[in-house]
Amino acid sequence: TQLEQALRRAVIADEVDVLFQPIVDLRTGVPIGFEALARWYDDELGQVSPATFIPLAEERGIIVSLTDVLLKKAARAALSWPHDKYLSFNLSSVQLVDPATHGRIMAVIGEVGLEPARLGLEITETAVMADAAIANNIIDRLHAEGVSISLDDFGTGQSSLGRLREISLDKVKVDRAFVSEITRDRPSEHIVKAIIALCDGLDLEVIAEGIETVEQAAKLLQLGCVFGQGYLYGKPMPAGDVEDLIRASE
Ligand code: G
Ligand code: G
Ligand code: MN
Ligand code: NA
Repeated sequence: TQLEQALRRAVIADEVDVLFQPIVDLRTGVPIGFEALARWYDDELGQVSPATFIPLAEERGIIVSLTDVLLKKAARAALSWPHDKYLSFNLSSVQLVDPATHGRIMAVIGEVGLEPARLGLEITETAVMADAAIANNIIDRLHAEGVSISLDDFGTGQSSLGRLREISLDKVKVDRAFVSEITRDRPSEHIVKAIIALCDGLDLEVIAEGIETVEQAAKLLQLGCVFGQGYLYGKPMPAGDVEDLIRASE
């Protein structure tokens, strides 16, 4: 298809960009890390959403080379941040069933010079379920290198609490769907409260996604959630703006 050809060209020409969204300490607003989010603008097609081109890349066997390009750019940007700020990178579900993934990720960050401890990978439950044995093996090996692992979009989709026990997990990201309703909807508040209690018991860090209002942030803090991200703290921004934000927060 035309879209596929354009994407292949963009990957080779290094035209797919990365923006960064701050992940902050809700008590202070200070960024502790940044999530890399892919962006692609094509002269003819215009802005194409990652919700469109990531699945396309996965289907057409472009995701491995796309990830190499994106991770390299993101890791290079992270090199200029203070050492205590980490890079959070979304790992495609397809790559969680590919035994070559561990080696490729380590090779990319090794080439750039980013310490594994400064990299976090965001994975989803559906990805792990595709082939739990292979996925857990890849995750275990990355985790052993010092890379931290987050379960993204937690609480939606095919959630299984048993998964929290099987995976070498460090963090859980509470899906935006709960956060956006947390001050209006009692069930959402209770679900978030339960996720926080569960994660406390399992020694997992909780990060709330999609925080847009000060009321939501206050409610999350009251429930014991310390970390979060969302438009209230910053939309996905170019690497130059990240450096300004870090400087302003110091
Ligand atoms: O940034 P935005 O909300 O448009 O992203 C839409 C979806 O695309 C989200 O689910 C996000 O996780 C995913 N996404 C964005 N960037 C990347 C990326 O670099 N790799 C992968 N695998 N998914 C990404
Ligand atoms: O699936 P994942 O959680 O990786 O998706 C992250 C996506 O959520 C990004 O594409 C980002 O643009 C979007 N996002 C981040 N913060 C907010 C927010 O506060 N509100 C809304 N509506 N979307 C957000
Ligand atoms: Mn994510
Ligand atoms: Na999410």
